[in-house]
Amino acid sequence: MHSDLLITPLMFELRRLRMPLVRPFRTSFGTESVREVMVIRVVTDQGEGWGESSIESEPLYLSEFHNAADYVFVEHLIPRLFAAAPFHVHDVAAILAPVKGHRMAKAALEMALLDAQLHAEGRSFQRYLGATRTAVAVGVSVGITETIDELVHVVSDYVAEGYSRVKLKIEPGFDIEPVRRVREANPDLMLQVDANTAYNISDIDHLARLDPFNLLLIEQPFGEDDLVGHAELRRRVSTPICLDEAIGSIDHVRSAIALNAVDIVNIKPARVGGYRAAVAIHDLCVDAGIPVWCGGMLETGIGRAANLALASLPGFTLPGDISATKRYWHRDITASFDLANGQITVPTGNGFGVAVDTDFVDEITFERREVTQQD
Ligand code: OSB
Ligand code: MG
Repeated sequence: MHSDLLITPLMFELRRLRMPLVRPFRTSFGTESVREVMVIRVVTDQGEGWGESSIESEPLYLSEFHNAADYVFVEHLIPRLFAAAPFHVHDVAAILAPVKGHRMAKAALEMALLDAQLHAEGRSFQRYLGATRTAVAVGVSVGITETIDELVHVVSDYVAEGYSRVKLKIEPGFDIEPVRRVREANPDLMLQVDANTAYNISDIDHLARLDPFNLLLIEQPFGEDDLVGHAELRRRVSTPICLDEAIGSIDHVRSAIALNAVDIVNIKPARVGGYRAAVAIHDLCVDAGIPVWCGGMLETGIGRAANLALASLPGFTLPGDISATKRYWHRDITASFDLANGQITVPTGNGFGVAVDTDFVDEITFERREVTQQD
């Protein structure tokens, strides 16, 4: 997966886009109807690349948010890349490591540079990863609804579209009954739930009431720092425990395994600081016998393309949150991805394999900033 290509970035263009979601997405931490997305175009001596940051506009999922990221990109991360040039893209994480945290921002920069590298080399991200599956099974993440009837309806529409795995967002007051009703209507569906940290250790008996519904997993019920709490929950419920927010690095995975706090890992490249870190976590989990799946952050076609290639690695044995384009956007900034037999085809073009519709990107950009070397 290494490359000998040395690369010198000349300019980073940071854009913030406003994209209306097809339907509002409600989680335990908020409701989103119009998503603000940050994309990065890098111009290098080897050509251009595009990356997507999964950072949200408010610090409600994790601590990173757009206005802070903007500052970190300009004042801390991008200057380090200029100072280190020329470099190998596989060293980007090491170059940025002195800056603590800000993993999603680092991931976006690595992504744009990797796309540039792969275009220069004439190879696809999937080939770079050494992955071979031509299509991957995918699921859909369903937000909290006003009523349970509405939820049952929404789920049955997705099942009719061909999704074979559904994830329900839950929170206190919207958990046992919604799951019971969706399970009754779909006895054989692969079903899982995601709490986005909405519970704590005093809720263990309550969460045990999910055990009869044969869920694939419960994702991140407790706080992002509470590995010990998840270990206690894991001893007292039969539903497998999956971690999302708690996993920011491979060290967190090692700690979670050592504490018996995890059965399954949700891998989001952005959350762990990039695709190379994501692959390292995948490899560790394969060795440890921990199934992984690729999480999603309501990506545009750029992030979706990259996630499809990642999810085609052999350890991704559970369907990811990588749904068809029309589940998210009326119009995307790349060509759309469609569902066929519950699967999406992995892109094989150079780089991430998607062409960005720059005219449309211009139309929906509400903030744009260029960063060049200042000397
Ligand atoms: O917790 O997995 C999550 C979206 C934004 C932030 C956090 C999460 C999500 C999702 C969406 O569940 C999954 C998708 O992109 O389809
Ligand atoms: Mg999650």
